[in-house]
Amino acid sequence: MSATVTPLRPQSQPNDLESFWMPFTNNRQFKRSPRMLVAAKDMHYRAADGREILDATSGLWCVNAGHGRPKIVEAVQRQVAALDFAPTFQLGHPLPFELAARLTTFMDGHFDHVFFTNSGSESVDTALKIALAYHRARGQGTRTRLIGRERGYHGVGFGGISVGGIVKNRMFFGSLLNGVDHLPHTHNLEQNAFTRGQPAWGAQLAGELERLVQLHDASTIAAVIVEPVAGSTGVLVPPKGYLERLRQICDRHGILLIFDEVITGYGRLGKPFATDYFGVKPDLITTAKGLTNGTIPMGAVFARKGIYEAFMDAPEGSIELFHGYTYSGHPVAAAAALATLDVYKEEGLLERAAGLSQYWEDSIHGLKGARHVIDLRNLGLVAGIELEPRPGAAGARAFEAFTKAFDKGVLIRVTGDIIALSPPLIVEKPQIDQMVDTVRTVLKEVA
Ligand code: PXG
Repeated sequence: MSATVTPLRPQSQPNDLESFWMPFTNNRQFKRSPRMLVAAKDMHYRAADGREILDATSGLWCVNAGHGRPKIVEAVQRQVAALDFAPTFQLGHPLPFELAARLTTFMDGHFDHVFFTNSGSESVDTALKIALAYHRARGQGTRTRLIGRERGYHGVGFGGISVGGIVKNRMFFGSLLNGVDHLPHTHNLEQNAFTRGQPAWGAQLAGELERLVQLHDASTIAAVIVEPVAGSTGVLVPPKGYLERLRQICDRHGILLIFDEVITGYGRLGKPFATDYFGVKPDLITTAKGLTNGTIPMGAVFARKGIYEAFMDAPEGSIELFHGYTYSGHPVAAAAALATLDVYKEEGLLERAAGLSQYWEDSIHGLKGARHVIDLRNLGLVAGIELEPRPGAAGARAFEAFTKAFDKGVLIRVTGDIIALSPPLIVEKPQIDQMVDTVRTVLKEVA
């Protein structure tokens, strides 16, 4: 790796590790033995001790074009110097308009408006609020229920954890939003272990939505939100026909379907979005992460034709949607996003995973029979490697694999006892080999 610039704080260890309350981290453990990253270029991080670490997780599923891409860096530098901030409440500046117009050219123009946020969590809250307000604007204000799915991850706002289905993300935080119900998750090792690509079994689980409609009545349900491929809970690939069936049931009952594409968006599956990959069109799409290649926080919610229009009957002079963030359409974030889209286009990155996915699949499934492995699953350039949990210590085995892989120069991501791999879309075959070989070696070593 040749990082082109010196980091702002090149020293290996800050004096005070205590004050930063770290997110989703065992703070005490980390602060006892920190893993510090100080620079990054293309497929690699540089650790504080000078080691190069191969990034098998695109940061946190966001750095899809690889790190430190000059075009994005330059766009951010220029924009921050030219116009650091300008409001988008009753004022405007050019970049978010240009960016929104550019984003609507994806997906054959099916989605004709874009609302900007600063994160995936905010995109989810925004989509849920748009869904509720949309029905109300159309005289169907009784549609207030939201339906998520077990094992869904939709960020950490109250909306997201309410429709999400991860116990630990919910149980400490009170009663959450009311009027939320959940579909069953689709993970089933008896039926689907070691499936390559989409499992054949499980489409009937979408039929549970019909049961929830019978229970609550369609007139009370606003929206269903799912990740097309669940990422954070360990790469759960949708069974064949499952998403299609959800779409049919939503159509039958006037329920909006929201795809949370915070992970699947911007090329992860070998098409620009999962909606392209699966050929199923939702009403709203939430994105973030890869939108700016992780450089500057930004999210975008796509609304299909007709949704924005439903709000435009508001009385003349009235704000149509009482929602937005100080930084919605932030100039520097928008500049980063425009440059990111340029890089994706110039290098064909939104389709690149398609050409590599067979090699990826074969490599990942080469881990069959490796110690502790009870399932392997893959789609596009994402994979889940599920380990047998250590009795009485869920997650401990995978966490040990994570620290050992880091020591061997590969950054992997673990969730529970599942290793999730999602390399930058610029990855080459030798790097895939290095990732898989390192995981194999590590699994031999962990208890
Ligand atoms: N929806 C989905 C599908 C996500 O994966 C969010 C919403 C929330 O995005 P923000 O930007 O608010 O974090 C996410 C985020 C992991 C991991 O290791 C995944 C996420 C975030 C952090 C870690 O799986 N996904």
